[in-house]
Parts: sequence; C-alpha cells; structure tokens
Amino acid sequence: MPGAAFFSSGCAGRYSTLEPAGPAADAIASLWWVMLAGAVAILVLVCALLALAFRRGSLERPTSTKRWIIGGGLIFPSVVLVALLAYGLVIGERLVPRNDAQALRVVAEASRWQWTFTQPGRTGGVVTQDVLNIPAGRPVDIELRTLDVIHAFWVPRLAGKMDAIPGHRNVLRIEANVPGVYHGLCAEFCGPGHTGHAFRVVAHDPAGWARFVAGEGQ
Ligand SMILES: [Cu+2]
Repeated sequence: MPGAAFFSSGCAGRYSTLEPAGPAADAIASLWWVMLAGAVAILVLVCALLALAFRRGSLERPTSTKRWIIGGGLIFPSVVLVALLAYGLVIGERLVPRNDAQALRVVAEASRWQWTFTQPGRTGGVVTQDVLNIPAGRPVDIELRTLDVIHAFWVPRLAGKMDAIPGHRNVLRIEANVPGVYHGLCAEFCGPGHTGHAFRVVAHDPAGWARFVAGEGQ
C-alpha cells in the first residue's frame, strides 16, 4: 500500500527508535506503540462523546452528568495512569544493568567533541575513537564518564539514552541482536561541536569479534 509505505518511511533511518535492533530498544519501541494506541483510543472516545453531546444538546438528567464526571474524569484516567506506570516500571527495570558474568564492560569517555571507548583486550585495554566495537547477541554495559561538560550517550536502535555527568559514573546496558553498524549521538547540548558529537557502534559476528579482540580489527 503506497499510503502505508509513505507513513512508515518516517519510522526508518539510522537514528530511528521505531526500528529497534536490541532488547532494550525493543522494550522502548513497544512502550511507544502502546502509548500511541492508547492515545488514539482516548482521542476517538472523546470525539465520540463530543459528537454525542452536540447531537443531544444537553444531558437529560443530572445523575448521568455526575456519572460521566466521576467515571470519565476520575476513574478512567486513574486506571489508565496506574496501568501506564506499572507497564513503564516493568519495562524500565529491564533497561537497568544486572550483575551477570556474560556482560562485557566498556568505558565510554565523552569529551568535546569525541568519544573514547576502552574495553578489555587480550593484552590490556583496547582503545578506540568514535567507534565502539561490540559482539552481537551479548549484553554490553557502558560505563559513562565525561572529561568536561554533561554529554549523553544514545544509540537509538539499541537502547535508551543516558547522561555522562562530571564526577559521576552512570552505566547503560546496550545489546545488538544481529551484527551490523548502528549510529550513536550525543543527546545533550554540549557546545558548538554538539552536532558532530556522534559515533558508530559496530556489532561483530563471532569471527569478527575474535579478530577484534586479537587486535587485528584495529
Ligand atoms: Cu556531547
């Protein structure tokens, strides 16, 4: 359908959260779709009620007005908000790194206007600039640091965003389902070079990852 293609074309792209490629990004995209569906349902309901009110002129009995105010103004929003809060908490919990031996730990150091990634290699720390190498299908915990101002680490197709704050260590878990190149950017205005404060995440297949760890991927 050309119409569907037109509307969905806006959802694709290197920075699209609606084209998730990892578990955390999947959870965030699901939350987005649930909220969109809920918002559309509520909009339709309100429009229908409005049309009904115009057609009928005024509600006949004061008791039905009271019922609408209590049901539609108190009970309905309370139920929706509590459900959204519970759903958001469950999903949010999935984004927090847990202690597991499987996860790879990488230090990401932001500065104006570079990203320096340090990760364990065979003979010591492997340092890369503006390119983060990870194995596909394995969780990676990014320890965020900054050398100057506040920056934010964001790879929209892999996970949510998190700030790098001076004097503070934040940890964000990312994971790529399949090998590929994913684009990341700084999501916190950090000065005149902010627009170019971007990086790439290269998710390797097992052979590529072995080559990178052995030092040949440099
Ligand atoms: Cu920045």
